[in-house]
Amino acid sequence: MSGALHHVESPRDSDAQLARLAEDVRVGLTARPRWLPSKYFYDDRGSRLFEAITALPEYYQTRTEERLLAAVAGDVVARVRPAELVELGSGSGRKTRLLLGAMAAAGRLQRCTLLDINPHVLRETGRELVSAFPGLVVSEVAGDFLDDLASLGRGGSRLAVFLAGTLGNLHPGEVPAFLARMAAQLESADGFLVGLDLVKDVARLEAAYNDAAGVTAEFNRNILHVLNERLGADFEPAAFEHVACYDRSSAWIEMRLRASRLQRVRIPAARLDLAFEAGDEIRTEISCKYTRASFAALLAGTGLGLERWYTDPEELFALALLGRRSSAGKPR
Ligand code: SAH
Ligand code: AVI
Repeated sequence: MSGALHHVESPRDSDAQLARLAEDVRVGLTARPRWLPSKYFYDDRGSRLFEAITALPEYYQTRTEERLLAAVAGDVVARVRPAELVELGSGSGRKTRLLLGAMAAAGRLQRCTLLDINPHVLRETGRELVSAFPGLVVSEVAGDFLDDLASLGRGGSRLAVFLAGTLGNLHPGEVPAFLARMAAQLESADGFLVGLDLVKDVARLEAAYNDAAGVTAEFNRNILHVLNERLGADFEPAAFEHVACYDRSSAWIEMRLRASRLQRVRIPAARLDLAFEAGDEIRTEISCKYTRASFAALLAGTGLGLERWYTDPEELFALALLGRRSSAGKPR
């Protein structure tokens, strides 16, 4: 059987997406402190910039998770025995290939479902997977993992994965409800593998978001390019400085854009006319850092339990295998 790109679904049309963006921007930029949802980083340029971040010497997360995944994928597959891989925020799909390879080696691989907010990256990754894994049926959902999990359909022989530490980009207050919604897409023997960046030395954390080459700064400012392109805004991205610092009390990295001088910005499609004074900031992302205990505390009442906790030798990053089977059981 040859591979088939089976199904591409977009839960919202482009008008609805634009209306949602305009509303999110209106809400965020009229609030104090000002903020923007981090999902709007990821147009094609933003996705390319994220890929460039993954190769930076300071950004230990991607290579650490990839090595860890290579070491434990066989164990995860042996435990869950999946025929379908589901990935939230799949991006370039490099780690997807690694997991699909382990599933193919176990002789059970049939389907792969990808969900990402960037439809172009989604299609490109889908095409690559179809040609790399003959016989694989790939489904794509161009949507939002906070709103569109129901599009994944019913589980069963399913391994869902949410890698890169992207769960950390959700506010901890919204994580339990998100996990409960994910649990609803899984059957009792399915698994959910979540990548988590761990609490560590502050200098190391801050260096990962303040790289010497300035790629993260460009990624951060890209959100303003997105508002210019999609909403007709007239932000001058170069007039905003990149700020990233660790907030110990919340255990998260916070990225902000700081106006370097007085400026006025119009965002016609959001009906906004804004004044920024020098030093005014917009929060663009949080990236939560977890411990095993702080993550386990978020699982209560979600219908998911921690079955395995895998880490690299330096304990920089973790992969938490969650299941619906043994929420009362102790992880090893
Ligand atoms: N999994 C890849 C990419 C991680 S980057 C890796 O491990 O390298 C985060 C990915 O999540 C990007 O591909 C981005 O487009 C996607 N993303 C961000 N917010 C999203 C949202 N709310 N819903 C769906 N996808 C989202
Ligand atoms: C996708 N996500 C896990 C990245 C992170 O580290 O929070 C996004 C990122 N932001 C700045 N650098 C990378």
